[in-house]
Amino acid sequence: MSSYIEFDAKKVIDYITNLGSFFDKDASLSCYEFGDGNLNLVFRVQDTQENSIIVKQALPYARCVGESWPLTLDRARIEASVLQRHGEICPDTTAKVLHHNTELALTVLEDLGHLRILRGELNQANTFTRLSKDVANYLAKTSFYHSSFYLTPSEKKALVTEFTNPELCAITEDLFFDDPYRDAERNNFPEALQSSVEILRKNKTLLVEVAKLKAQFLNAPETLLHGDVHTGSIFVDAEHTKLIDPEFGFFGPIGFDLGSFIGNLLLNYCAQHARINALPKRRNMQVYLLDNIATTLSNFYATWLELAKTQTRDLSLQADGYAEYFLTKVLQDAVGYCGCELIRRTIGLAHVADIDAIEDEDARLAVQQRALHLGEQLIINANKCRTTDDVYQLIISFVN
Ligand code: SR1
Ligand code: MG
Repeated sequence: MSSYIEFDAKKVIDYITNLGSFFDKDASLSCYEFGDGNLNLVFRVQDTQENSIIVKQALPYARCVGESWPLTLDRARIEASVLQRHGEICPDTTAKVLHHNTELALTVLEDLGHLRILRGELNQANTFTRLSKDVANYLAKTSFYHSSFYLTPSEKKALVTEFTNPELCAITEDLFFDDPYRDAERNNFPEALQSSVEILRKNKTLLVEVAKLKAQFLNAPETLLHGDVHTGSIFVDAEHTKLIDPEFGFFGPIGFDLGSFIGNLLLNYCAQHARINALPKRRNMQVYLLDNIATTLSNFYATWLELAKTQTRDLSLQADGYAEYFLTKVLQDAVGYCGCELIRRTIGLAHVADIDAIEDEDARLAVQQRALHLGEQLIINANKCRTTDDVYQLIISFVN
């Protein structure tokens, strides 16, 4: 029988005290819950000497909806294991797991409270010089070392099984690829956007491209993805970039994480039209976002290609020109998933504060129109891209 019980602050303190690993034996501990995400409880435990840790516990349902949406506790095991595997490859950019209890769906993590969540920072027009280099390095290395270029077929098959994550994948399958394109109850957009949404849903070319992207998501276990690389899953300061929250991790298409990240930078780009009135300041921020997209693409590509040339262990995949062929498809997928992220965050269930927190209704609506149009154009033109520069040119031809 499962020994799962939902924790509160007192139970967390008792548990951590019993573990006896993180604080002095006689430390006086305090604890509070501060999770504001869609799914989990998140506690901070601290002593009086400024030592602290994070305790994250999965609930058996989606927190943002309630008990009517049951959700597997296994996501906590997946999250801790992805963090550990990605952390072995990129320790500087992955939140550190200090302890995990699968039965309790509970993970103790390093406290990153001295850093800031990237989404909030971008919304304040704060910029970070390391961001795109760090994220590109993380995405390239974690995806290469979990791909068939590097793992043996039997190693990879065992990992695909270990990281099978059907319930969380089902959320993405529904929210990313299905709901926005039909009249689904969970969708969330203002009446004033209805006619734009209807036009989008009648675009047959778009629907076929979305179908291809969903099929790729369902059928291409290319690497161990983070699975939810949005700007709320990244802690930053001037010297650090740390990825958190890979509970949606599974073996999927490499372009998915890359596209999700770029999609979130573009959501912020669209939102800045309403967030910053002064034109020079707005343009500076938007240029920063575009520069970060360009750097993410070029660094991701260069790092991946270099790894493929020097570290590929599969004999057939070493064939001259195969890595370039493979990466072209990764880029096209990334552009498509980026477009899907723009659309689903605008009209689907899970929105972004970048747009939703814009107070002026008309300004917010104009931003939503931009995001929808950009998303649509990226999806239908993704297959024209051959190089990272093609991707960049495509993006700048549809942002304005
Ligand atoms: C019910 S979960 C909604 C969204 O939040 C997560 O962070 C994922 O992006 C998911 O799609
Ligand atoms: Mg999350």
